[in-house]
Amino acid sequence: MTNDILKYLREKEYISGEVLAKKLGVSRVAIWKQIQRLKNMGYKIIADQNIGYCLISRPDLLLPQEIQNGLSTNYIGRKIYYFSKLESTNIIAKEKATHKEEGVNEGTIVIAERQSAGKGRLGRKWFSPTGGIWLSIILYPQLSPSYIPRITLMTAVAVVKAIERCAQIKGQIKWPNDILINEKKVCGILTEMSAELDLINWVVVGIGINVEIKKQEFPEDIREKTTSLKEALRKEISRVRLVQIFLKEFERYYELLKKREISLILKEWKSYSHTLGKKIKINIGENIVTGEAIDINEEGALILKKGDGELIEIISGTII
Ligand code: BT5
Repeated sequence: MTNDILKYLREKEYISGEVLAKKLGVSRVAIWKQIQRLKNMGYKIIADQNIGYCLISRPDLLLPQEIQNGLSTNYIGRKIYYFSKLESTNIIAKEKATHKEEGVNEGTIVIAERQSAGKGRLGRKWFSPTGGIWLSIILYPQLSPSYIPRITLMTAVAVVKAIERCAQIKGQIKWPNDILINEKKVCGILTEMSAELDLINWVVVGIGINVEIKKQEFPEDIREKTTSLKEALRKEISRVRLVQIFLKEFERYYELLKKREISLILKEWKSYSHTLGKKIKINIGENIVTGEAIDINEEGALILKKGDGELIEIISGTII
């Protein structure tokens, strides 16, 4: 019911408890209780005895009703599980996808204000205090598991596009899953899946964006390599708006991917690339290879030209 009340509060400057009660078919006391609930969530609502309730301001939280108000996607983010704190949005999203919980359809998201055990790749930790966007998207693509690297690539493109649209700043994509601003990491992507031999069961794409995290807050060992949008821009960014724009971009590129129209995604990826044309060292499992990153192929693999001229394709690794 709080969502309906919010909808009416947004429509009018003032609306009386009586009118709200009539519209929703409940008592005025019930309305009053829901108004208290909204206030506890951080909504500023004033009440005037004669004219009723007025919504003054919204909390700066990633609440589902805030994200969905004005969200223009068809299915991404149409169902949202919100937590003020949890271990990891990827863990919860994977549980929901694995048990095929009711209503957990393609595009369902899990989002949190902070994570106590945020995950990076290969068991690494992801620092996730309040002030970021920590979200996971559940997908059921009818694609072969070989598409997973391409899902990470398209997500990276959706993130840089969203940052550019929302904050007018151009990020760069460091292969395969980092977004950098001013050479520092502002976002990481963790794609996990369950698959049969030739078909994906589900995919969970986890995205972490540092929006308003102060430099001193970052653990010392990563402080110099990380940044947040606020630090880079020196101005506030609405996390809700950024999520809305990101979800829209994500849906657009995901639709292309499902139609196997990879070339546009790759073209965009290349135009934001931080990696191509550089001499790099990549950690692949136990090995470190060095060479020039010359291209990225249709599968999302990085093409590295080694010192002796040999070309190798790298599907997954960490640039050091
Ligand atoms: C990643 O791994 O970059 C994937 C990060 C994915 C995080 C999201 S948040 C929502 C969802 N739920 C989760 O639990 N995870 C996903 P990787 O490429 O392995 O990079 C990890 C490394 O990035 C760490 O070892 C640190 O060096 C650095 N790092 C940790 N926290 C960071 C932060 N907040 N900002 C920038 N760099 C960070």
